[in-house]
Amino acid sequence: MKLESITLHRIAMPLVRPFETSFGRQTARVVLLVHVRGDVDGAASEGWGECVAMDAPLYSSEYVDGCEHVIRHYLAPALLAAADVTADSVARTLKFVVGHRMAKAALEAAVLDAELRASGMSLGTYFGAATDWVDCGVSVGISPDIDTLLAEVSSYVDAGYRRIKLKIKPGWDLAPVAAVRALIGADAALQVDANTAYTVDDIDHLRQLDPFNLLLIEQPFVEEDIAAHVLLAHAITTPVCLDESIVNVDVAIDAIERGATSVINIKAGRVGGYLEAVRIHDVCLALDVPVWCGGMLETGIGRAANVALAALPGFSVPGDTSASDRYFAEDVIEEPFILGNDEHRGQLRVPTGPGIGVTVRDDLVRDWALAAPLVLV
Ligand code: NPG
Repeated sequence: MKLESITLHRIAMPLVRPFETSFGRQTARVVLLVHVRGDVDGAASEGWGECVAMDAPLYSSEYVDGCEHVIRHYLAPALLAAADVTADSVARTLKFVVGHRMAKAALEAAVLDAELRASGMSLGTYFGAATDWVDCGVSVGISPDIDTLLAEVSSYVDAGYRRIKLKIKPGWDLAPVAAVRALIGADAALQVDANTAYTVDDIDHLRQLDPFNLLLIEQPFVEEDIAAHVLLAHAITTPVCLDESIVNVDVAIDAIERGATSVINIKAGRVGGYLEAVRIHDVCLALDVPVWCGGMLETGIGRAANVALAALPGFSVPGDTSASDRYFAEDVIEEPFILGNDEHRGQLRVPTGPGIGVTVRDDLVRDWALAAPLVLV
């Protein structure tokens, strides 16, 4: 396509409850949405992408202001100058900028949405979805106390979620895990996520999680320290899963071969886009390494794309693809994601409309704007 404009919308969406992790506490989701317009084979088309970076650089080095800056001054000018842009070419065109994967991923997603809307194909079909419904898990933040945690977990179990993920950190790990395991029963799917809060000195402590029959422990150590995760994987029976460390397909292969991770959390934003996410999926499928789709408190725009990704055959562990109401009283799309019933209890339906398959509510994008839209041409 020939891109005519790239518009950045910075919005704030209130969360239904604060979300606390080992790196901070959020009460609203401040997020950058990318809207592209252009010409695809003589017809006008438009597409939406969501930049998953947080407001502050606490989960990753990327954050909203930084993403806006790099898109405005480096990435958007390169794409707008190109005679022809395809989703496939975006990463190549933007390769001259080091890193900034979340910013690049949002642009690639918007271009892909515009292309697919023009051709009438859904993102799920484009990716090669193997199912119409995906299993959903839910991520539960750090609570003020165990009773509050158990009440929150109960509400998600009642809603039908097929897997519970608990955020942990030093001082909030064994007791909450024991209490939740007792509440949900020995066989219910339960996993933990440390978001890099531990060090290699904590290996003996983390071994005490083994009796709780967890699906996995996610990213206990800093992202650069693959070697520490190898040590942990040898020391415990709970499978180790990497998130922050996996920034592209080569790192994924390396981490698997070194024995640092036996299951992988795939987040398109973290790896520079959905096309790289599919490559990681394909490699993991070939190597028999299960994957699951991570979440970054996405609005319905990013959620729609995640649900399509999670429909690929290697996604054998329920993802953090929760329903819209897990985070937001109102979603920014006309078709909020709602958990299914009966045989689809705890599942979300993969959108079937062209592109991401959901309709963005311009009224809410306007109402929730933190700044005037930034139109780049
Ligand atoms: O369901 O969208 C979701 C959130 C899932 O826990 C979740 N995400 O580390 O994976 C994570 C975590 C996260 C939250 C990361 C906020 C970054 C910011």
